[in-house]
Amino acid sequence: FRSRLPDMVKNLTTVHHLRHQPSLSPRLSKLKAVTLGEPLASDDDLILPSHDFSQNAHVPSFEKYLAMYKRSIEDPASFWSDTASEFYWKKKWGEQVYSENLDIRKGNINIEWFKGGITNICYNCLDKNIESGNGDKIALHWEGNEPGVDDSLTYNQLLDKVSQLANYLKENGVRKGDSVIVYLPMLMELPITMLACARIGAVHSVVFAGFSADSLVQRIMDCKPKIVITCNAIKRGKKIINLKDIVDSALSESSQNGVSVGLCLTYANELAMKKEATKWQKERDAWWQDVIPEYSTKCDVEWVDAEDPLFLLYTSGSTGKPKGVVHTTGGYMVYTATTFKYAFDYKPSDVYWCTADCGWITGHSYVSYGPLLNGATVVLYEGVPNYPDFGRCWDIVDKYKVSIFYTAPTLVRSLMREGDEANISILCFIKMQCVTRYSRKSLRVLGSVGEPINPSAWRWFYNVVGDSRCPISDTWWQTETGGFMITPLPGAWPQIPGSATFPFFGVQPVIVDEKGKEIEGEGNGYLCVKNSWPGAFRTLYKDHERYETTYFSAFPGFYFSGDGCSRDKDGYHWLTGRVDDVINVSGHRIGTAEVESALVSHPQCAEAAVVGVDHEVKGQSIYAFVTPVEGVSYSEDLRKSLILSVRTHIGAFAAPDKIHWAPGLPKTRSGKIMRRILRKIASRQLDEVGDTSTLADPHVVDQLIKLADS
Ligand code: 6R9
Repeated sequence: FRSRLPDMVKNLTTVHHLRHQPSLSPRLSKLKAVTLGEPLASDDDLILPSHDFSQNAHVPSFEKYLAMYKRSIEDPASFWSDTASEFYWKKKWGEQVYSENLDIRKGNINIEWFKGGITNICYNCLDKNIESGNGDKIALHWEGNEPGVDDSLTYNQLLDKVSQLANYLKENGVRKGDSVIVYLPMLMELPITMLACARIGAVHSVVFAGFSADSLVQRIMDCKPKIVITCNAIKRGKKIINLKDIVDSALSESSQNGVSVGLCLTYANELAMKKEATKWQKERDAWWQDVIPEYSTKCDVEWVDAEDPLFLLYTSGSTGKPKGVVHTTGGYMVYTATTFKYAFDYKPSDVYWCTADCGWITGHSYVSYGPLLNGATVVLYEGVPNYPDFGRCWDIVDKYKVSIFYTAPTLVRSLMREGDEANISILCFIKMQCVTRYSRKSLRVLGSVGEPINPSAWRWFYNVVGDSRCPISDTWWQTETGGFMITPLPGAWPQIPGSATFPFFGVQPVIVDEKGKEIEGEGNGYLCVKNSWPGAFRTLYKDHERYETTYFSAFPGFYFSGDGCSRDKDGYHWLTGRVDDVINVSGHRIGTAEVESALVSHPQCAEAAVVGVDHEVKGQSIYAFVTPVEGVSYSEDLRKSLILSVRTHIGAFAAPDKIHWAPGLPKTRSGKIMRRILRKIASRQLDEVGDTSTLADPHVVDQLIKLADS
């Protein structure tokens, strides 16, 4: 491989987007290289794909990638139209494969792919795979919270279940274009519900079951669903959470505010809570198990236009109000399926497990749609990774012979920490066996998502979890992008720990400076994308203007991701984290403004400012500066009740780790909070606080430093 590096350089220079990386070989060949199969000794090593792996991979070489990438950029219409032809279309799209305007100076932002094409994503996930002879293949393996509790569905059985629910929805007045709120944990009923909505053209909006009643109200008020689908309770580890109570209070609050939902379909999760113990509103609630089995297992598909909406997913931004990201059917289908196939080098014999919850985009694109479109066998896990102990993940890997394992750096780091403790005592030695006492032989490809993966976690993931045998696809993408944007294609090029490497087919990432000038070749700046791709989101629900201003006006002509990125001499991309007011805690996107507004809604909080600080396991943690109202003094009770306020307004996952009492906040004379200073104080980089002379009251900083550890 190494001897071919100079050719790769030559090839790189021929590709439109990568033309500015002139010197791939000198730097890469200086790095110490190992071949897949050998352990990594240091974080700076380079891993060359092994001959065996490459030979069997969909993209076996860098040259092949370059040829495909070049075509995807130079002739997107033909590249994507060939790719889309692998799916079932009732009617093919029109003459124009896509149309786009990403330049706000030229008018409204507009992206369309395969317009006029008529299809259905549920049909492509289920019926198409069944027709091609895979009806008896396992579609979903479900592993319950308690070891030993499991279930599975073949593609045939899944279609039956989806059709029954789809018929129920139709009979209850849910029509094409109507929205459906889904507030379910990782039960099989969650993908079943998503697919049933898609089957009848309804727009699902899954709300992560860790969100609070207030968050649910906000989403119900925004999208006015015909029905809410939930379950009575969930068990996560030893904890039981009563979801139905949360839904009840959200529904009653929404109806007081003018949006009443007439139907709440509730799955009885009797392992967590008995039906009898569940509060019930007869005229509104229906038990899933009582009504759904009555329906026919045959349900005709509602054929929809490629540009008809498939789902809404709310995500955090820089303001307090979550954004309803809208994905449409055709482009999203083609893009999620294709990225899944290539980035994980998926083969029909693979068993695939993604640890994400379907409440986030990763669960939409890479638990449900992407894998099912490929006819894959997917593992769904209801519980938490450390229950009953830290070996649970590997127990699941061995049990189902998982070959592709896709997770988040935060999980890798938390498991790595357990392993590291091994050296300290005998007890911890047993803990270390959490990884090595399981075989994990079935693993073939590993994946990472949600935040930058630090090289040492990468190395541990590669050396220990994958036994130095499995490449790692560090996939950079976002709720907005629908699918992978920058990702390794295992087998096609050398990997370097911590780099998401190169763009996927059809994606032209650009790095721009503060002024929006494109940095060609090596450099560091804001990560944007120059063109559209089929999986791109099309708008924000009922707020196209916010879509245009948030994503397309900072750097006119480009989609702005909100992330920082550097590109090295060899064209490898290194994501550096968010550059806006979004914090990434354990791979969850949380807007600082949302947490601040939850804090200031507390009657004893006058003002709050929230920043993210580096955290060894979670990536970042939430650090809040809080000024109580006049006359209220700091107390442990107040601290607790402020945290509770965040839990009730957003959800437990957004609770600040630290409340820092602040007699005042550092503000400029025009009243703008200087977050730069707060970040330095929060991370205790006190010598780097910098110039405070522009502050209205520079003494505030000294006071804050004094109170830092009180
Ligand atoms: C898929 C998902 C998106 C934000 C994104 C970035 C961060 C995701 C990453 C990554 C570095 C990766 N992010 N994957 N950063 N390397 N491989 O997580 O979507 O919840 O919308 O978050 O997550 O900061 O902007 P979403």
